[in-house]
Amino acid sequence: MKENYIFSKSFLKKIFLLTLMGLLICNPAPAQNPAMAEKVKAEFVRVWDDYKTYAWPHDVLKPVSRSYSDWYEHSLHISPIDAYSTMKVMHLEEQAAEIEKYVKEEVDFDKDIFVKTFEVNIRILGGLLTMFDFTNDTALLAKAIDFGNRMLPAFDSPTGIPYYWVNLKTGAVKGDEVNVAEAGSYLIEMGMLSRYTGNPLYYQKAKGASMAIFSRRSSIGLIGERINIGSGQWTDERSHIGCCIDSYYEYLCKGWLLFGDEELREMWQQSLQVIDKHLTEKVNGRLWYGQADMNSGEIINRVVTLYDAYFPAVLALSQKMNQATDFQQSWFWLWNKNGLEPMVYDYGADSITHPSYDLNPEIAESTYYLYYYTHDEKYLQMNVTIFEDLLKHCKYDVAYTSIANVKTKERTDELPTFFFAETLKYLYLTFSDEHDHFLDEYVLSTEAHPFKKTNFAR
Ligand code: DMJ
Repeated sequence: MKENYIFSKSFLKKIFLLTLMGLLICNPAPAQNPAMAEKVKAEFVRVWDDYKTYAWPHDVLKPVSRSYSDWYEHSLHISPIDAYSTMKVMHLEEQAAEIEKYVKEEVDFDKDIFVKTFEVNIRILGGLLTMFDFTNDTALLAKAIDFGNRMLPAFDSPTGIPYYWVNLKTGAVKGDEVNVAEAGSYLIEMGMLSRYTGNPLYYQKAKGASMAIFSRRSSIGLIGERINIGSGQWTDERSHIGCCIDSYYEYLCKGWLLFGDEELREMWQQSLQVIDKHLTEKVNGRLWYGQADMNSGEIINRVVTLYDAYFPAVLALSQKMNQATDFQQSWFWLWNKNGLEPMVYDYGADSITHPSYDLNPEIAESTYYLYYYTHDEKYLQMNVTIFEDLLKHCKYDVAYTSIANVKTKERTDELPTFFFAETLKYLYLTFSDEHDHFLDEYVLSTEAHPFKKTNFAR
């Protein structure tokens, strides 16, 4: 009997080869740019040296006045603690070792100062935890535990949502109205603290705060922007994915991925559905996520902040690649209008509402995630453009400066700590040829501190 061509060996071989070619074309090994990675690393070293010269061991370098400032009455050494994990990713061992030694021998958090619970969690607790993660040095873990314990009183509120301020020495608290990012962005840091100590309390407090927000969603599933932590009443009912809500959503998604917590997965999937339904719109062919009334779902403001550019990364982590790539295109379009992006932009009127740019990482962050997951070289090129624009407009004799106005490029005397922790890290990771599997193994916190995926008893 004549062999059916469909089942013939030559036909099957052809199919096999075509499939293989297809796979290689769709998902080739990522092209890298080690020369660019070295350039980013050299910039990091230059900026770090400037920080050491003019600001060590204070919180923040002020590049124009060649001086420093502290967030509170005493320095909490935020720049070094925040910068540490980027040093380890870049193999800057000497600089990293100096910070380890300093934190172990000199840093004392027993200070009678009120600190912002959210900000110190993502920068200080997150940074300290990575120091233990990279070294296994229990003296560094002790510092993280000490700091985490000093934060804990903030969570003793009627709703479980943390107070805005907590005193590091006395445990006194104040500030009973917070935005949702400040309310619900603790899962990663406090979860890792539970993981390392075996004490589930930290994770339970963090999850309780996130659940307190989730359980107050409206009948259509949206949440507002600000809440009173005593009454649990919304004080601002604008719903969006951007600044002041952003990392609450980010942590539902990343908490699920980092710890395999199915309850968080469910909360995140439900949130994503209603976000998609109520907040997305296309204006002039570009995808944006607007601000809606949390009860009616009606769009009430067509403004975005540059923080919102983290969202393509979270969409990519959630395998929503079409929305991720479309939204990223909108951000890169906005970036290219001025070679930097403005703090607040009205996409309805196509006008800048607030013109500053503070060396923020979000657009480079999402570019990195999209490059990681698609291997599409246009994203490699996107971060080359972003880095070159930073060199052109923000690089300064001393370090880099924030920009007061993206149109005039007027400078401000400020170098935020997340430039070390995030912006330069994401650029480096995009170009580096040693991090092919990084996001398979690690989850990066909202401050870009990397933690290895892990399951633990909660
Ligand atoms: C960072 O401190 C964190 O990413 C935070 O969640 C919001 N954005 C800033 C940097 O822009």
